[in-house]
Amino acid sequence: MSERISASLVVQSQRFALVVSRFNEFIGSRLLAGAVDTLKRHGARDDQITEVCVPGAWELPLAAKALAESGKYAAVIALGCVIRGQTPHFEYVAAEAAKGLAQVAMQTGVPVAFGVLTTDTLEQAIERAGSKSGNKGADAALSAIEMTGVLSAIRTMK
Ligand code: INI
Repeated sequence: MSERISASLVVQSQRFALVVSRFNEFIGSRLLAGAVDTLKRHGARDDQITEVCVPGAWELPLAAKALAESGKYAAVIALGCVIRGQTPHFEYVAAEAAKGLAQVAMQTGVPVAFGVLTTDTLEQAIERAGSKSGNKGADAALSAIEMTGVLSAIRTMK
């Protein structure tokens, strides 16, 4: 008989850290609201949620690493928004944020959900931050909940 592991989406005692970029705060605050709402709808209480603000998406990986290494959190949820139209160094900021966050998860074993929008325009970002294309902060929070359950099931497997 095959074994199948699939996690419940109910938050129990696990704690979550949200790290959010202040650059493009108009978008970031909406991603944060979506993520917190999702955590709470799935059972998290206020005392299980920590929010940390950083200047920009570039700074997300370092703060995520410190949070992951603290041992206090079952998952880190990284939120931010990089808009191509605003800067010629879009590629660097977006790529380093993505690469850095992936490295944090791989180095620490703590899941890091990627809720960083990388868009061509502000309009596209608005669409993904709570309007017609949903809320990517909420999606990232749901992934974080699922991954805490998956990892806990794998780590306690007999
Ligand atoms: N940071 C973002 O989060 N989004 C952006 O679109 C952005 N742009 O356009 O430059 C941005 N830049 C700031 C960067 O993340 C750092 O905070 C800054 O370079 C200081 O290290």
